[in-house]
Amino acid sequence: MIARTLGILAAVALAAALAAAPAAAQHDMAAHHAATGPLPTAPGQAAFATIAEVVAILKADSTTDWSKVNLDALRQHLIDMDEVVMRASVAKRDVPGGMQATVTGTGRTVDAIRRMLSSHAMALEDEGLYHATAERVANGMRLTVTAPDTTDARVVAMIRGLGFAGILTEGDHHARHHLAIARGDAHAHER
Ligand SMILES: [Cu+2]
Repeated sequence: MIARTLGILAAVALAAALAAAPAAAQHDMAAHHAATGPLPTAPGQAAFATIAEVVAILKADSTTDWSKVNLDALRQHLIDMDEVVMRASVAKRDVPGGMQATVTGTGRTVDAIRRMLSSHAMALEDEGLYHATAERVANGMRLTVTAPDTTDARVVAMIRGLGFAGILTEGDHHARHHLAIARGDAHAHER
């Protein structure tokens, strides 16, 4: 009897909660529109923030050719970055004058590694900061980075200390590259 009464009470409470739900949702929406306090600035996700920043730059530029703009291409590149930074396996070893990283993965990560490392090696080489080459290996790519002057112990130590993750951030081509992809620059993927 007690159990049955409790069961009924629980059912009544549930029904009341369900009936109240739409009202609560309406209340939340009203509060959302009426909010005048500070809004949070954290975007919640790095790729989202990166795209939002590029959108702001494109909108602020009166010369932006919106018929060529391709933010989905930028999103695809950011997915590649996520694969390489977060999911690739890296085996690093010292080589004379620098280091070599064998970067491998499975599935979609393999293509992301190949796309990113070949263009990054090219960009590093162009910028002259380091010598960089990338060669295809099974399931990925091998990146070799050496100092232009292999007797410069400080630079050699720095390359080894930076390792794959650090080297990935080197050079000042990356931000330009993102903007070029978003603008629909035909050569964006080569830089
Ligand atoms: Cu990038």
